[in-house]
Amino acid sequence: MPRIIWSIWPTTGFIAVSIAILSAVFLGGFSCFQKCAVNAPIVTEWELTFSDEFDGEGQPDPEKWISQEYNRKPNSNGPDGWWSKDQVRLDGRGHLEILVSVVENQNDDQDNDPKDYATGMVSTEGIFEQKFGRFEARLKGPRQTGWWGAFWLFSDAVEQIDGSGRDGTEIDIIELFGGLRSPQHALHWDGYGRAHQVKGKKLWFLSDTDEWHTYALEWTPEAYVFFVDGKETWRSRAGGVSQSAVWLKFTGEIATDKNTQEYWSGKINDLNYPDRFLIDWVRVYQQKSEN
Ligand SMILES: [Ca+2]
Ligand SMILES: [Ca+2]
Ligand SMILES: [Ca+2]
Repeated sequence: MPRIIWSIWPTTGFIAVSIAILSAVFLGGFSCFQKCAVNAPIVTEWELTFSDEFDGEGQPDPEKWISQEYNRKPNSNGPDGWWSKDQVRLDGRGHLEILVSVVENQNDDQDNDPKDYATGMVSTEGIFEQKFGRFEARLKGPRQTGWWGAFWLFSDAVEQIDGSGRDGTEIDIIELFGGLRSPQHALHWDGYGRAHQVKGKKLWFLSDTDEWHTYALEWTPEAYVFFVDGKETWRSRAGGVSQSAVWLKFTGEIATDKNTQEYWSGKINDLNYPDRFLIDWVRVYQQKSEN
């Protein structure tokens, strides 16, 4: 009999304790639910501050975009990689198109390259800038190796060297490499010399960047949160989150030096150029003020 009692009591005791624990968790959960509802993050309401759907033909809207032209990637041992306005245009089907092309040597007074390369860029520098908010664009990346397209945020304050990114950070929402190399998010601060610091996130899972995807950044004073097609892909505070306004950039980049080709963008694939990087739309929002 005692043996039976002893075998029943521990079981009953166990059940009683379990019920007590479950009740505590359950009720605690409810009380937390009520309390937490008060402290829960406020659902963000966004207010559109800048957008372009890229309808029409010819040059992009000069009231929204500038396009720089210069020898972006000089190479003393081979063809240079230029930025040229004629590599940027609206394609008439609702997209901004940034091309990469083989071109004549653009600086034959300085070198005797048999050819050069040209791609292009647009930026809102001097027209629109913003700090914090949501920045998103629908993009179809380059297909061919040897160059890359990027959607990024920049200002001159990135050059300020103080051991922190709080005073200005280059935010690469996405870098899309031709030849289906893994794309990445990245943050750069304290200039581009010896003090330069960088933190990035490769997106190994994303293998079809030559198809349409939506890339977004939500930037608050406390964090950067990156998204691909609505799914969070990286969250960072690297450098200390920047508190400084930036302008938007969409760029093509081509560099012919050996290291860049080997470790970054792959071998230049002339025969299949021109290639294109397409932007369907870009939209920028800020948090709606509470008044
Ligand atoms: Ca040249
Ligand atoms: Ca700095
Ligand atoms: Ca469009």
